[in-house]
Amino acid sequence: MSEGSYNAVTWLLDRNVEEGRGSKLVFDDTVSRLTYGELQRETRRAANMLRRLGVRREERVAMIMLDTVDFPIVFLGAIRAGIVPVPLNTLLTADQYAYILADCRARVLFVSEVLYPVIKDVVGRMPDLEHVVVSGAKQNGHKQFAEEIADESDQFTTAATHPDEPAFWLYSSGSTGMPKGVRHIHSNLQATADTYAKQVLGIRENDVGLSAAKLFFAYGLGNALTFPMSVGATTILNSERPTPARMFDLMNRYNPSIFYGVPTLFAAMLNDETMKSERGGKSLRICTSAGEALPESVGNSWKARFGVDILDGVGSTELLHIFLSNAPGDIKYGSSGKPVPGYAVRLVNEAGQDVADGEVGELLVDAPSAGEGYWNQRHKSRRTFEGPWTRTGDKYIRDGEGRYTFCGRADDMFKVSGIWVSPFEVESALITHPAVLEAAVVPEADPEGLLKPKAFVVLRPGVKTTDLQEMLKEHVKQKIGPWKYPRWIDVVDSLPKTATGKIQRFKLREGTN
Ligand code: 3SK
Repeated sequence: MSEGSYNAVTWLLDRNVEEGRGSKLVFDDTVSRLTYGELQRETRRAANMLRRLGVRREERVAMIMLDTVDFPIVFLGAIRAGIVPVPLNTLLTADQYAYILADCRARVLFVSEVLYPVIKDVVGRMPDLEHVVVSGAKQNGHKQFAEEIADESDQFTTAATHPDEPAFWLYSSGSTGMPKGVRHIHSNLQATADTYAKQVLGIRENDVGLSAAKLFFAYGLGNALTFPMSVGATTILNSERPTPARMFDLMNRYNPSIFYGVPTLFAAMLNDETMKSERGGKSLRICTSAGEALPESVGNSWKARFGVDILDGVGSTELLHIFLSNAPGDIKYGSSGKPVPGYAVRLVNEAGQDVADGEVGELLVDAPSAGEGYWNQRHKSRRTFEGPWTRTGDKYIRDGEGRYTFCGRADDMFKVSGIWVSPFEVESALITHPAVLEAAVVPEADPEGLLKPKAFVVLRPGVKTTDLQEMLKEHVKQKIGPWKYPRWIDVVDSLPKTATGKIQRFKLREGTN
């Protein structure tokens, strides 16, 4: 590469081989394994393949891929060639894929065999899509990844990209509207590794990581690819659903030192009957949580049961990874912690003025890993990326020690009798009751047209529902004050959530769950 240029793959991958880690294991997906040296060769082959298929620098290739070793080969192979990979959530519908494939104008789509049926009727009507490449068995006459890559050379001159050049896009789902493509630049991956991974997690070469969040999600991409590769560590990839049983099984088989989870999964793992006697996770040194705020009760129970802390933090697709976090030795369950070194944060009121400690404000972040903006969404980009500051849409409160506590999404908060109510506070109170596994709270108008909290609760198995409503109302009144208790409580089997485990309260508000 020429002087002054910077390609993320040179830093993440080639550096490890140059520093003597060519034979070190980088990925194990339980079926296939890759060393750093093998991954370097495979990404060079993938880069050659993309060029042969006619994809040019800066053009996009979409990925609807499970977390297997093929994912990093395609993702890093494209970046090596200066081509822009766009990993997509593997749980979308055909219509959502059609929208995104048209929006990003992908020239090639890489898809895992088992996910092909969802897009089979879509691919023929995408004007910019020239090839579909299937990871796994051949489908419908499309190209097969293993066959396409096999004869390519493992020599490739890495594109001399600029550190500010778009390297990959991630689609941010948000709570309403169609997903927006966030353009991330080459230097953003290293920015998350140098800050959160090194200075908060203390990631090291002998770590073995396991992430419940998938690679297509910003949280999973950092956990399972950027952070381990930044220090020459190893990742166990999970291509299956991250159920408690699956996670405990992988922990017992692979002995990870870091487990990256989300609050609902930690709660479900604590509640998992099969694991009450057997203990997984003996090798863990630390766990992390993101996606939504970790309830205090879950953090305390996890620590009591497994003897390791969960570092709760908050990040976003726009900022690529975690920017507020608890840190080893400085943990307060129920709080999202303090700004990650390298990130500056502000809390502002509706007039854009900084609020004092103890007052609720919207969180703004000045981040070294901020995206460049949303693709083809000038209006939304301008409202989110304001100079160095990125608006998160999250309401927070800061205490005198500089810790930040989540109060809800800016659009989830509501007033009861003139006083702000944070759905998150009511939900946290509800789940401290032994009958409640999960809860979501939204505003509902009473017969006078005044807003009051309404709760949707998922109960723990075997709970009796007699007198439950009154018991739960009383419980919340005792915990957080009489005006905040839910006036109505619906018992449901599950709550609507995003792929990353965030409760979609807007669906409950609109009755579309
Ligand atoms: O939701 C989060 O907290 C998060 C964390 C890291 C990266 C991306 C996201 C959305």
